[in-house]
Amino acid sequence: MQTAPHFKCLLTTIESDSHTWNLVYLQRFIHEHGGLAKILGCCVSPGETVDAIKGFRPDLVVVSSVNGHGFHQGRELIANAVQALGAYRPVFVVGGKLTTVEEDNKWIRVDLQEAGYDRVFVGKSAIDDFTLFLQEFRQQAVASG
Ligand code: B12
Repeated sequence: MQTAPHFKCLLTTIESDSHTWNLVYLQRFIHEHGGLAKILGCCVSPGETVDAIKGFRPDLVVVSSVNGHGFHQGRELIANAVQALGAYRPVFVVGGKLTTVEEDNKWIRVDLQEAGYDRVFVGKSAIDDFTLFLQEFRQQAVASG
C-alpha cells in the first residue's frame, strides 16, 4: 500500500550539467525513503532553481551534478539561493562527482558547507551517508507532523 510522502524534495542540478540518470536514480531513491521528489531537469540556472523553490516550497533541496563543474557552479547556486530566499530556508544538500579530483574530497565538503550547504555527499560513501541522512530527515519530518 502506498503511504503519503513525509517530505517534499526538489531535485536540481547546475547550469552546465546535462546528465540525467543521476537525477532519475535519486528521485527513486528519495521516494523509497519516504519523500516526494520533483526533478527540475538538466542544465538548470540558479534563477530557475530559486524560482522553483519559491513555487514548490520543498523541505529539502538536493543538488546533483556529475560533469565535474558541480563544485564551482554549486557554490554559485547556493549563493544565489541564500540571497534570494531570505527567511525561508529549506535544507540544502549537494552531491555527486563535483570535481575531477575527487580522491581528496575533504576540502570540497568543508568549502561547500562554508558556502551554505547543510550537507555534502561525495566519494565512495556518498550513497551510504545519504541513506542515513534521509532516514533521519524522514524521522524528523514524521515527528514534526
Ligand atoms: C551517460 C554519460 C553521459 C551522457 C549523459 C546522458 C544522460 N541523459 O544523462 C552524455 C553522453 C550526454 C555525457 C556527456 C558528458 N559527459 Co558524461 N558520462 C556518462 C557516464 C558514462 C554515465 C553517467 C550515468 O548516467 N550514470 C548512472 C547514474 C545513475 O550514476 P551517476 O551519474 O554516477 O550518479 C551516481 C553518483 O554520482 C551519485 N550521485 C550523483 N549525484 C548525487 C547527489 C547526491 C546528493 C548523492 C548523495 C549522490 C549523488 O549517486 C548516483 C547513483 O550512485 C559517466 C561515466 C560513468 N560510468 O559514470 C560519464 C561522466 C559522468 N561524464 C563525464 C564527462 C566529462 C562528460 C562530458 C563533459 C564529455 C564531453 N567532453 O563532452 C559531457 C558533459 C555534458 C554536460 N554538459 O554535462 C565525466 C565526468 C568527469 C568528472 N566529474 O570527473 C564522466 C564521469 C566520465 C569520465 N570518467 O570522465 N555523459
